Amino acid sequence: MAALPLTDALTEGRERTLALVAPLSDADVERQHVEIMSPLVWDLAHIAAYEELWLVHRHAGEPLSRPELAAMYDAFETPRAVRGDLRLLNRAEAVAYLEDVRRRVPDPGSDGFLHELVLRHEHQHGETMLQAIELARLTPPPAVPRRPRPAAPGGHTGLESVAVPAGPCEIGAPATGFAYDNERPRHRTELPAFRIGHTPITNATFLTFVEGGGYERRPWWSDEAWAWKEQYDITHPEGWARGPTGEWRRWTLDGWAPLDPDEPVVHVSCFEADAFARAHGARLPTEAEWEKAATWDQEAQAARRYPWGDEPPDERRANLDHGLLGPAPAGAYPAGASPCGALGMLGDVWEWTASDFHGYDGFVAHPYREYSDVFFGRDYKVLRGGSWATRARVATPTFRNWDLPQRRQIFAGVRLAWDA
Ligand code: AVJ
Ligand code: FE
Repeated sequence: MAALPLTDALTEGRERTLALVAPLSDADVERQHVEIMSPLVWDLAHIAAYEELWLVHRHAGEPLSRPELAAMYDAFETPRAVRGDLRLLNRAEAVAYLEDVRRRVPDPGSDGFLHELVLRHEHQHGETMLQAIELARLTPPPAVPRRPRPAAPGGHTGLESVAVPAGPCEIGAPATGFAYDNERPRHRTELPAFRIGHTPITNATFLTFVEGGGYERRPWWSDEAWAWKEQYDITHPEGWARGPTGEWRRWTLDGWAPLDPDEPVVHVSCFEADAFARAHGARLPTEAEWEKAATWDQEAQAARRYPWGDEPPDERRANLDHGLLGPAPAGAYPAGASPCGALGMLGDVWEWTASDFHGYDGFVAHPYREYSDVFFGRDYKVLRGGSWATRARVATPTFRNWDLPQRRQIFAGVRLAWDA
């Protein structure tokens, strides 16, 4: 499926944003359910405020319609923890603000960079909203188009690996086309040989860690991770619970479900991912290793645009775009294999890396410092690959996500790496 032209994509993106919250009550949309997430209604009005700032005000030169709202919906001036204490626009007002701004958006013209920025911003907030909905256990599930669930191919635990030979590769987005500032400049680097997980770690495999005392073995945890785990009494991934007869189940957007042994584990922190890796004599991949495994074509000596080639993602290659409202069984998309044979590099679950979030050499903030620059060197860990909740337009193998290592609201799992 080719990416939609910008104007249609903006319309489609808005339909999707509204579909995520459509089935929820006003109270659920307006309340702050957990401190680390915004009230959903903050995301809605923030999407409108961002669009008005970049397209109506800065791009078209028109005045802001509601200058008094700017600070409340600026992510920096108003951090998540306090967003529940404000007199935010209510749901109807936020939706009216979205509509009012969209009516005043100018045509993209020939460049379209800012329109693309605004569209991807809305897409990214859609994923944040899905995190909030799942974490707060809100029902009913989002009213989005669903896809058929692929069968489990079997034979994948996440502990199988594929080899990536030593040698050069290219990291980062090409100089032309849309990319976030933190993906540039593209640069060559040289990596020693390594192995990387054929697929992400499955629930069945992670369960053996949970039940085998993985959360109690001090040597597998870093000092920081151990302190966090002890303080919050973490004993299993977020959303897991035992049912009445002791069987494990998992909270999903469709309600409680038996823990699916074949799906990638999701809602683990970087701390847990790292401890799991150590327990298996492995480690998390660095960002460069991850990207090389996802894109580097050894024969062509060139980076592919996507793991499988040049064509944008489709349903045969990756689980993106909300279609399953959860991960697919590991290895379910053989057509999405990367050059080294790794499966599921895009979609399903984000993958924690061992890398801290920094600018590449020669980084230039664009178009604003608060997108990436202010997060560099502040204890954030990078995640790669997107999840089932990422829109295909955002999910590229050069995209860099980041969060604190203790966070578990992200649809994030584990892919292992080993020195060769
Ligand atoms: C790239 C997902 C870390 O949510 O903080 C949204 C994306 N930036 N609005 C975030 C973003 C501004 C960002 N992440
Ligand atoms: Fe934002």
